[in-house]
Amino acid sequence: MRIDAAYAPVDAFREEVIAGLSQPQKTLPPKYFYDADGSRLFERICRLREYYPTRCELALTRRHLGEIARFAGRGAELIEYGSGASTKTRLLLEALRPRVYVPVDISPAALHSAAVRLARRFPWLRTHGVAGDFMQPLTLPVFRSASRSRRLVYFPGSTIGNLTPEEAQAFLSMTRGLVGQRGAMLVGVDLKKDANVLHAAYNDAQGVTAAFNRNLLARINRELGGDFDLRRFIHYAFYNAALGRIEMHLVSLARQTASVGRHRFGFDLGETIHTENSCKYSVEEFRTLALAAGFRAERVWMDGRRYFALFGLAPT
Ligand code: AVJ
Repeated sequence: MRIDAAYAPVDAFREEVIAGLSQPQKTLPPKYFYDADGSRLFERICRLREYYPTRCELALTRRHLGEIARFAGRGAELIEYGSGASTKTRLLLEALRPRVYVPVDISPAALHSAAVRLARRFPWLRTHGVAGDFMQPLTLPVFRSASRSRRLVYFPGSTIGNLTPEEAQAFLSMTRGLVGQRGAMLVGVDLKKDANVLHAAYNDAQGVTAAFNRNLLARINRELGGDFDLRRFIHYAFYNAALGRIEMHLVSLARQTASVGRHRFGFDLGETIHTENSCKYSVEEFRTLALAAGFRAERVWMDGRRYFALFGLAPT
């Protein structure tokens, strides 16, 4: 198994942190949650009673696997964005038997451990990982064969919710270009629902989500020589109904400063760092968004409670 690096991650991390903390509303990009500690915390989030998306998506994937496989077709080039722990991917690999599997993930370590596990389970599978940010245009490996196989992009987990609808549309358009006229996309989308259910999912009783959020500051301290006082920032997550999204913030409990290398940032009491959006869609909203990007929602699979949807998108 081969892993290509798409760019230099450490410099990008430093630059994006400094740029984000320099804005009037301080922000940090959610993709940096996933260092080794953050990935472990995210795995714990996925097992929380309150956090329904992982279980819903897994259940609906199991339940509709035959139809999903029929939509996707066999022998494709399967490109997966943000591959992570890959329980759902194992189901899909078994059902689709892709010609080659191209996991794209920001973390080379996550790519590597997933690839080792998959190689043990699927000795026939050709894997070619790409370490990089799938939001940036990527150079994907080129696979030659007599009959060019179709490209299928798999984007599970409702990671697309991290993007604003405008960004999501641009991202879908880019993916539409990548897969071409014969390609397709499978994308997991978290649906709009009772705000109490949403609130609980991002404010779990054990505080795992809080630890996940605060780990971002711990990571800045570890990797970029930051001096954030972790006792003086708390987790805050709420459903912004007007914008249809969960917002996660870190709230400063005092008037204070924090440094990252030679950069110094001031915080007022109660000032926040916006660390994540998790956008929720209705089926119709997402259908419209996909259409604007050149994709028709050919299939929509949902769990029994309609909490989560997997869209089978085909070029218009
Ligand atoms: C991985 C982006 C889908 O938005 O629900 C979980 C990340 N943040 N709990 C989500 C997350 C807080 C998750 N995604």
